[in-house]
Amino acid sequence: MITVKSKIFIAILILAAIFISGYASQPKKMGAFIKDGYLIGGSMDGNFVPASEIKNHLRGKKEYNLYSISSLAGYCWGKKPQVVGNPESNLYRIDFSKDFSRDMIAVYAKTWNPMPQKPVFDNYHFDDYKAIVREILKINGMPEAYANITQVAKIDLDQDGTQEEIISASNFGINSMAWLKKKKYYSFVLLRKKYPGETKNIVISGSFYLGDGLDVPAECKLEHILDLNGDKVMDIVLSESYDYGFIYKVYEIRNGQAVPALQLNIET
Ligand SMILES: [Ca+2]
Ligand SMILES: [Ca+2]
Repeated sequence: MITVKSKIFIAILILAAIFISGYASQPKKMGAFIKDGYLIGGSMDGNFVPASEIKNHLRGKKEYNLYSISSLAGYCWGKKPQVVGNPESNLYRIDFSKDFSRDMIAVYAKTWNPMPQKPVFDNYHFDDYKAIVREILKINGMPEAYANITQVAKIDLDQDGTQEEIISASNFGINSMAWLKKKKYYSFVLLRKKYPGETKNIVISGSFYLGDGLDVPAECKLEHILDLNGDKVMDIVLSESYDYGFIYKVYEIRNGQAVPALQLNIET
């Protein structure tokens, strides 16, 4: 027969086991990042994890850093994530102690600096940049399109001593009637990485809309360059805007390639 004392002892053992397992599952190094009020995802001990996983570790009130593309812009407090719609939606909103613009990202990272270096914005009127963009347009079926560069950001993503360039180009903002009639749009973000003796141009995200109904035009934008998983390599956050909403994408740089790490689709 189990005595009252034994029952209490067993109950204490069960509680201790629950406490220890909960403590053990807490990562030593944890990150979480939010755009537009939505949890994009997070990182645990250097690995990127989706919103559905990191949300379990954001139980209490947390302090977040706010970043624009070029600097640390302040701090705010964020509440526990709340699911949007049905639990299968994997869409979580976080309410913050203050409002901030869509250009900002809120980052929870207590054990490392997500912005150890800042991008430098270069003059994008250089012929070299235009020649690269023209080449990309030609490969994608738009040899006659005007090479409209919107931004060139320079930063040493992988800290190998050589700066990479992230070139953004788009004709979405150009009100050219001829082009509107042709219904040809392009928008892309390109990573340019130099190696000894060669330079590689990699389109990280791009939309080349030829007006043939086979694709949906999207505006691709470089949003942030931050170390979101604490491995000292800068990660890239891009957005794609469609008629029906947004997609946020996080890429990590591995062996000179931009590798997709996380994606969040938001329908508006
Ligand atoms: Ca580099
Ligand atoms: Ca990183």
